[in-house]
Amino acid sequence: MPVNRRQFLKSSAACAIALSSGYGVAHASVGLSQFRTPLKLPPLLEGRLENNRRIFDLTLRAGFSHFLGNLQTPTAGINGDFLGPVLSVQRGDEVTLNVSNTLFEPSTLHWHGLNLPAAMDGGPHQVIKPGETWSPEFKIDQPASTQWYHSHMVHRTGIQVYYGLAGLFYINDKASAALNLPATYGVDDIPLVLQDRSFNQDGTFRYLSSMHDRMAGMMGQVMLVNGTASAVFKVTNQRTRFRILNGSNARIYNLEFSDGRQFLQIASDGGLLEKPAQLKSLTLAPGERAEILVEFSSSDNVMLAHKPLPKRPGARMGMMQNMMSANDQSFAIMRFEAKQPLAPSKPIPDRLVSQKNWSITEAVKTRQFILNMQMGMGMMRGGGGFFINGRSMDMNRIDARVRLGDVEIWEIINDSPMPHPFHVHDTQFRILDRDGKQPPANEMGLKDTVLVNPRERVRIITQFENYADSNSAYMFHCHNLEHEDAGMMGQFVVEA
Ligand SMILES: [Cu+2]
Repeated sequence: MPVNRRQFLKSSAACAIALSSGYGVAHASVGLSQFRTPLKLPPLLEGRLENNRRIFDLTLRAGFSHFLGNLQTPTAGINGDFLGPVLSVQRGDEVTLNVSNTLFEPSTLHWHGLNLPAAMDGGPHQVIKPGETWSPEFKIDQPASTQWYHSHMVHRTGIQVYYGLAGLFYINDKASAALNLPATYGVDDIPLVLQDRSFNQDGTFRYLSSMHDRMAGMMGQVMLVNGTASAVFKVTNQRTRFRILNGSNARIYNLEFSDGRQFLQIASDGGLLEKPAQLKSLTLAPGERAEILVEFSSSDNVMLAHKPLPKRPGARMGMMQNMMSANDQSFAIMRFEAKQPLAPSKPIPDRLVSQKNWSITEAVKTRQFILNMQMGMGMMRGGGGFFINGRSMDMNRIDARVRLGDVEIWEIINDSPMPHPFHVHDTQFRILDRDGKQPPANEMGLKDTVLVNPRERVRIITQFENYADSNSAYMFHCHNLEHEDAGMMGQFVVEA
């Protein structure tokens, strides 16, 4: 398709408003009319049942998408042109995922947030070559939650996720079904995959075009929600559940509604909170998920927006902070419109479910992970520069050996001027403290990714309960994908 430059400028101008200073959450009326593209919903797949196994057939493939008017963007997806289906499973299911790679480059598919054997994890060691199919099998045995899957190809995760290799993975169980939470997919239970993208004038994605992109991670000028720019969702139910994934490579969102309304967070990465947490603002770093319940009235017309948090006291305004200033502006993400008389919703229980927890006295070991980065020519050329405990990722080095069944405390220290979302494979953890202080209520549940702010020390506690295998490694890493690709990752094994 020939490129129509004027058309691009026209359509991108409308979208770019979202990320320029033209829209402030304090001015709710600005920009509302520009968010008119119906929110796309990924197909919900329940797989097929064969001999008591739930089987999914997934194909990594290249495609084309239209995000900005008629401009065509080369993209990648799973069973589609961009992103993948929502995979829906029940706790207790034995699943098989047949992942075929029809791309021209090797890839992997990692099941983020799932407790599974390391050889099934889809990390950097489970490479699927072009033309090949990889078929991991494992049992789902963890609480109802919003998980996800994405490429984890070493040094190529950033670009492969950016092009579209990601999707959601829902786990359902009886305990959550008994709560009568909104649960009708596409009606009152809505996925919101938040991603920011940059575009070249010919419609192609722009990726890593500056040193800033490599250092701060790739941040774009156009917000996509489920692959929709300038999205609007027409609300039909009084109380609607949104399952939000920060699927961005590097951008951290502080989510608020333009009218400042309160909402309830009911779940974090690992599943439901013990009780709903009332919020006006929700911080979500790359890799993190939150399920929220929002109350609507029939005339509502409201934006979901990013509004930066006030500066942390004592934060220095150095070069790094200036480079991070892309996160210092408010912008709109999408719009919600509730016109019809809204269908009534069931009341929300005060208590949700009990989740696993561990006391400090159970921990048999404390490990320290120091996140740092090195400025210099090496990193400007894109080679390394990001470390955990002074080392860059090495596929042939095991950084930690954990004994099966042990409860451990991991102390993550950010010795750098940039925030790093720290993710641990295989397990869900609890946050013990941030700089010695109890985390906020919405961070008290099960987590697999925790944002560690500049110079902050975060302690987490978890147990490595099953799947010993000294020959297959799990990863721990920064979920800023450019930091991960540049070396901020390590490997651990669980041993009997
Ligand atoms: Cu990082």
